[in-house]
Amino acid sequence: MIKKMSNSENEFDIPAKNCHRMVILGSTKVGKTSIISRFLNERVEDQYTPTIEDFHRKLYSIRGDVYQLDILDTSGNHPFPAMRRLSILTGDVFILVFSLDNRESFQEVQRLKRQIYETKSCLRNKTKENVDVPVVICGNKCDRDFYREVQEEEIEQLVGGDEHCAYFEISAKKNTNVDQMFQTLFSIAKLPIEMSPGRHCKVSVQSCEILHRKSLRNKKCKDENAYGIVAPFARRPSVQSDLMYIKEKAIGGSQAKEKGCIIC
Ligand SMILES: Nc1nc2c(ncn2[C@@H]2O[C@H](COP(=O)(O)OP(=O)(O)OP(=O)(O)O)[C@@H](O)[C@H]2O)c(=O)[nH]1
Ligand SMILES: [Mg+2]
Repeated sequence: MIKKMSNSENEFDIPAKNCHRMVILGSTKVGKTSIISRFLNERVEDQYTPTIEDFHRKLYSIRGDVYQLDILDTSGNHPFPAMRRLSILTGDVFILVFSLDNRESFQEVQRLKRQIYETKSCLRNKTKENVDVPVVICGNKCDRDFYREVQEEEIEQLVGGDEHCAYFEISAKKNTNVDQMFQTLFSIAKLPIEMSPGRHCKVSVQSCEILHRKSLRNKKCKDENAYGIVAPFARRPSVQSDLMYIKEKAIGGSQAKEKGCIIC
């Protein structure tokens, strides 16, 4: 079994099979950070702050099992292609975002989807034909009174026929379709859909000991079977531990090299 790169495993004894990484990619200013902010805090900032790379962690207890979801919010400016490749290699589920009124951002999503498939095909037992990475593509900012620069047929072409890929028109700002999008992503990835923001009870980090309980006895919580905690001060695992993780995921060092799995 592959050992995931998390510190918190020891703290909470989370099995590697329940640890996953969600990576969000897309051009700058399309709304990636806003989507993650919706996911974690159920609100978005109006003010724009460019992201370099942000790492978050959410812990869940769902029907008695504990899960860890690491979230990598990437930069749309991607000044370091090797970092992008690393985030693709370590990601388990992906959100690709474009803005419905920005054609270039859609073309970037087309390139990113291709890059994910090419990059993942160097992992164990994978070829470009059988890569089965869960991907949700988001056309964001649907609240805007916009001139639509991306046509539905083009989106259909990008998404259609791929059972591991889905498309949603969303608004992070107005919270339109965001929960449905996350539910679909988790369902494609065969993860509990209770991980999406509207499907579990949010509890504070002070209550983290409840991760060990089978259910939460809390009057404020309607659903005693699923709750989630945003881990404060989550630290991104080191690049070295990411690389070790990838090395194990790929077929040893030598075969990975043969297949072109190089991180620079
Ligand atoms: N109208 C509208 N504005 C949005 C929406 N989502 C995000 N924005 C705004 O778009 C701007 C960019 O949002 P961010 O979430 O920071 O974009 P980003 O993709 O993370 O950008 P980088 O970090 O530079 O890659 C901000 O001013 C947001 O308030 C949306 O759904 N509708
Ligand atoms: Mg950002």
